[in-house]
Amino acid sequence: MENSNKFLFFKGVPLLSHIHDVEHIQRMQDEFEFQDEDVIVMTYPKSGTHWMIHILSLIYSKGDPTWVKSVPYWERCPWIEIKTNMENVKNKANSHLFTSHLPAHLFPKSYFTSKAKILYVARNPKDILVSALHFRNHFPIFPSYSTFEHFFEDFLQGNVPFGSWFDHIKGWLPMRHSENFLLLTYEELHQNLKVTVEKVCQFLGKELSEEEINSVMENASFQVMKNHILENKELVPAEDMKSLKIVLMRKGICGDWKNHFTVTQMETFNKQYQEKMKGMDQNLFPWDQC
Ligand code: PPS
Repeated sequence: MENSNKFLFFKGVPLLSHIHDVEHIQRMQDEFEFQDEDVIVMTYPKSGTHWMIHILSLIYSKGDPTWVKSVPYWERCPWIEIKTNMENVKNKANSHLFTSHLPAHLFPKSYFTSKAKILYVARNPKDILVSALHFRNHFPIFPSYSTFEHFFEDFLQGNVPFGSWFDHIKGWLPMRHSENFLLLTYEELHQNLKVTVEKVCQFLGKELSEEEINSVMENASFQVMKNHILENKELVPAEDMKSLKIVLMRKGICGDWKNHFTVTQMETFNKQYQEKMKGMDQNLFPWDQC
């Protein structure tokens, strides 16, 4: 593993030493009490987290973009595993939206007996790998990689923040039969944003008019969202602007892995996928189409 000093390990899962704090995560796991009206955007990193945060925020503001334009996403939907994000929450009685990348076995236990709702967004892991490599190499808090091959190996072995994609998805998927868990994919957001937004509204019990739904869609489009995040200097520290512009809203497409993987890497990846996802319903995800 390159740059292993940038990791800390919690119950065997690599996290980032710069932003994560083991004591905080343990405390959250044991003591954080979800309320029934809470909603959590849950993803493995680079699966469309910010896209879903944006959509969720817009649904809560009935399509009005004022909130997403003026308040940073980490304040609207704080990351449960980031202590500073959660310290903000303490001062706000009406905070009910959260984000997390935590694997199921590290998540606050209270979720599993509460009515709080999870929106889980999954994405083709080959596209996640490509997106993650670009992201990592622009921020010093992440391990950086000199070659695609090294990152490819570390990704497949789970030597990356939040561990193996395969473990993450297999840990959360059993929840999909529960009524407080909605499984979505980045690809379905691409294929039919309107249907997916309506599905999320129904899951959350939110009734939006046709006009409000249209506004959610318009404001969650790649270009408009990019402007919301990046044109407001209050939302992003100046020194991060250039990097974020390049990587947070990088390409926003399905199937970019085809521009990066060699044929051998594709075969290696497919073989591991078949082995590690054995027994899972192969129709759950549309990866074959992209
Ligand atoms: S993070 O850092 O883990 O929270 O990153 P995350 O937000 O999960 O994923 C970033 C990728 O999501 C793409 N993205 C979008 N695609 C399409 N439409 C919209 N509106 C959108 N918003 C974010 C973003 O471009 C990253 O993917 P790549 O493949 O790198 O472009």
